[in-house]
Amino acid sequence: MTGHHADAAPADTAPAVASSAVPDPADAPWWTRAVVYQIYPRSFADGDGDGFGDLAGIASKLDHLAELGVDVIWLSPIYPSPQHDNGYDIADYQDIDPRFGTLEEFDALLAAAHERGMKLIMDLVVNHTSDEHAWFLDSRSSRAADKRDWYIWRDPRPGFTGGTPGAEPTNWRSFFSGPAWQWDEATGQYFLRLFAPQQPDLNWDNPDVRRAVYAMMRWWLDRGVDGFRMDVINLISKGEYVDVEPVTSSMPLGAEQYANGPRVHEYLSEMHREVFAGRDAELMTVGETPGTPLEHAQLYTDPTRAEVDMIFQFEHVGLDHGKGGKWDPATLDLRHLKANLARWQDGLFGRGWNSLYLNNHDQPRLVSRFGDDGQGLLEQGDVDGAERVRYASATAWAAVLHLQCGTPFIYQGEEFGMTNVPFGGIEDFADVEAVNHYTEAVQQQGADPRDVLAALRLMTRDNARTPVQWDDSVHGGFSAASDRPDVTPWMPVNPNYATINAAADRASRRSIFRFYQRLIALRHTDDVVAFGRFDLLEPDHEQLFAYTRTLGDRVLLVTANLSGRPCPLPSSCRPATARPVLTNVPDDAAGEADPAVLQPWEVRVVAVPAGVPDAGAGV
Ligand code: TEU
Repeated sequence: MTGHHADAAPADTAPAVASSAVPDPADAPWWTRAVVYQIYPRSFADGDGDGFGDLAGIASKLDHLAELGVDVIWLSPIYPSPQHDNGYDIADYQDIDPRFGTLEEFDALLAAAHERGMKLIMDLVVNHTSDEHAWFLDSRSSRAADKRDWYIWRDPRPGFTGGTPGAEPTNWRSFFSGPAWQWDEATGQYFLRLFAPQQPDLNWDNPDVRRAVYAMMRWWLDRGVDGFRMDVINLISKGEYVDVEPVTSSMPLGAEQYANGPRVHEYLSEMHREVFAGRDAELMTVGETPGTPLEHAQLYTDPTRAEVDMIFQFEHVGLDHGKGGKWDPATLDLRHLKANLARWQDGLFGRGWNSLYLNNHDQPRLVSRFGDDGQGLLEQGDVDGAERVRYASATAWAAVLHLQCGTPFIYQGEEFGMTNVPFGGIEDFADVEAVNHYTEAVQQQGADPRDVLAALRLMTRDNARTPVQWDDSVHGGFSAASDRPDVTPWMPVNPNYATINAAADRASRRSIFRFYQRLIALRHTDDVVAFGRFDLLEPDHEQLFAYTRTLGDRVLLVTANLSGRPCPLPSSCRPATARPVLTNVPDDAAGEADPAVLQPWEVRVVAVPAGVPDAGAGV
């Protein structure tokens, strides 16, 4: 069978997509109006003062989340783990790592979230386990082990000695640099690990594996959990273990054999039947699906297919990757981003459902990456100017994201404009992906460390993993032991915590938090936001992101100047009559707004009377 190219149209094994009507607001699933907040527990809040985030810390911040207005909390993994990939290497699926707390503390946190009207979903990492998981310890104990076939073991390439370069069974590469196969001397075979060596891939073709995963999922749902975010769930079905030709792709070499693999839809349908059927009305599932084209997303999220409710696509967050991929960063062309987002809006409208995100624990901070975090102005001593531009660009991007059709995801600290981190040398980086890239590029390929570090500072996942900056006390108020200078957070807090923190933002006349509150409230109260058709305006404009949302005779017009230069508004974006709905221009400066020009990073949202051709025409 030929390899399954990651970007190819879906295999003919998947039934034709049954189109489904646009969700009827009257009976749409609850998550179509919901907003999700992602917590990366190790960096969110440290309740017991050991420098590591925990469940007690999360419990202490639930009122912050309830006040923001979010509906769902997504917890990145809190299970027992050796933490080689910060918990995405799970050693026991049915317990809590003592670093975070206990199962009893988890149950109390879940109840406290429910009491505030918030749901809680867990991070399900079942493409791979930790190499310390009991299943893998059995599997690697011998070729005749009961669970040998729960993982993916292969002999060395014929003619090669196991453990020597080139002896790997295929030429596939890992997401974290190096080969995707790990040599096991004891049993004389390689095992597949698409990520770190400590993250062996499970063999989903083995029904015993699937049964065990489904039983574990039901155990969490019976405990009251409200759903799952499913880590790299589109990688679980591997095609043939053969060498592949290098292709330009955002994915590692070999991904065409396993991204959206031959049986992935079969497995997700089976998972739905075995785990969610009969209770899915109350639950929410989101698949993380790197390397997934729109055609597969239509299959994953079509409600008539009962696979997952929505997925995270990756095309839009790859548009500032140069020819060399993520570590060859390029400048984003807004026209490409607008076209991509519009394509996904059109492609899933009435067929499936989008998640909406530009931040998470794997992405650099949005305001630094695509906005203006004010660092340049700060260096010139213009503190107020720096805050003004960080506020304006953070809120402009938030508005153009949240007012699309789909479920928005807010990442911890995004709601008050946390920024990238001024990392120094490689010793400042903690992420396995970053450290492995540096080792491979500099030490194995002879790249200039200064160039590699410059790219790492822009794109490393570490930018999103420093402690949340709650206030201007020691370590940004991250730790309950802020009066104990001997306690240092597992990762240093961003040095700008004294001025950029949740408390300072709330006290400011330019509060990003309050703007997010208004965006979330709009989604909760105005069905045009949740269900209206998206139509892009001015696709070729290089600084303006403008679109309409239309539901029946209701039209919302969003216009945002995503640049640091004034932006004259084209006539298509200047309806004769319009009712102001939202702007990021602070109330005390609203009188200065020029109807014909958007100031740098200014966003305006207006309701346009029905039938006004120039604003609802779309393109
Ligand atoms: O991420 C999978 C994934 O696609 C990311 O590794 C992404 O490709 C990369 O970070 C972009 O540079 C999930 C989790 O979100 C990530 O934190 C884990 O490291 C990974 O899976 C393995 O579990």
